[in-house]
Amino acid sequence: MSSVRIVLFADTHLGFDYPIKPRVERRRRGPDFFDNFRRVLDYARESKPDLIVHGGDLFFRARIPPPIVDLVYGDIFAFASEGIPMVIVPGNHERSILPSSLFLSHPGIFIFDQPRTFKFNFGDSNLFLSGFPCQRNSVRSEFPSLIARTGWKTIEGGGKLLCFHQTVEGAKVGPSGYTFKSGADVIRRSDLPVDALAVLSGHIHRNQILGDFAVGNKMSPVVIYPGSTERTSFAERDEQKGFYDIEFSPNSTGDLQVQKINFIQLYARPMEDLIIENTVQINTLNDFIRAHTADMNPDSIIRLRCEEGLDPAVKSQITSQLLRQVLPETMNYQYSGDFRQ
Ligand SMILES: [Mn+2]
Repeated sequence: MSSVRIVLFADTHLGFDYPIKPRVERRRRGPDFFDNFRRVLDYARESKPDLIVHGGDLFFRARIPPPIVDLVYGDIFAFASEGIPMVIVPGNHERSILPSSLFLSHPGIFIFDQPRTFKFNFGDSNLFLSGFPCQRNSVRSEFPSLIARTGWKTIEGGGKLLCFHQTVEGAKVGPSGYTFKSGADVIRRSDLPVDALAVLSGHIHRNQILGDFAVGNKMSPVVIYPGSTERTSFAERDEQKGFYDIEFSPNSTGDLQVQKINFIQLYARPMEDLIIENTVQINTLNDFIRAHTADMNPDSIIRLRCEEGLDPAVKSQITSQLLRQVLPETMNYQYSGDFRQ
C-alpha cells in the first residue's frame, strides 16, 4: 500500500468585496481572498499531493457575477489540467450548488453535487471519497439518509473518507470559543461512520481537529476543519488562517490511517478596532482618527466603534468619504453595530 497525501482547504469566499465596476476607487478586500486561494493552489503545485479537497464556500454567495465565476473556474481548470484531481463540496454560501460552467466538466474536477462517492487509485492504494452538498436544514435528522445515499455501506477495498460542509458537535467558533453541542443543524459525533479514516469539512471558519487521530479512537473518526483562508469577519480576528496537508499511510495490517496533519499558515491581514471616544468633537475628529491609527499596521482592516455618549453630530460625520480622506489608503474599514440606526 502506498501513502496518500491530501491538501484540504475551505471557505475561500471568493467574490467577496470584488466589484466588477467599482463606483469608488479604493482598496478592496476581494484580491486578498483570491491571493490566498491561489497560494493554496501554488502550494499544491509545488508539493504535489495526490489530491486536493475544497470543503465548500468556494464563493461567498450564490449569485456571483459571471466574470468572477470565470476567474475562479479558470484557476481551477488550469490547476486540474496539471494532473492533481480536485474534489469540491458545495457549501451553504453558494446555496449548495456551484454556478454551472463547461469548465467544471474537466475530468480532473469532482463535485459533490449530490450524495455520491468518488473512487481514486494512488499507487496501490484505493481511496474512496464520499460526500454530499451542504444540507442547509435539519442535517442531524437527515444525516443517516445522506450517508446511505453515498453508498457508504457498500464500499469496500480501500480507505474511506467522508466530505461535507456542516457543523459537527464539538466544533468551536468565535473569540469566546462557543462550542456547538446540540441542535437540528449539528451532526452528532456518534453518528459519524466509525470506518471513516477521517471527516473533511468546511463551514467552521476556525481551523481545528476534533478527536485525536494518534490515539486511534475507534469510536469516532477525526473531524478536520481547515478553516477559512482569510478572515471573513471580526469574530476571526485572532485566528490564524491557512489549510491542512494530511498524510495517510498504511498501518501494520495494510489499511490506510491518518499519519500526519500539518497546518500551513497563510498571511491574513490584521483586524483592529478603532473606538471613537465620547470626548471627541467635530473639530478634533480627524486628528483623533489619525492619532489612533498611526501605530497600526497600514495593512489593517479597521472596525469603527464608538463610546457610549458620543455626540450624535460627531457620529454622523464618520462617513465613508471622511474615512477615505483620513485613513491610509492601504487600510480597509467597516462599521460595527454601534453605527446601526
Ligand atoms: Mn463559510
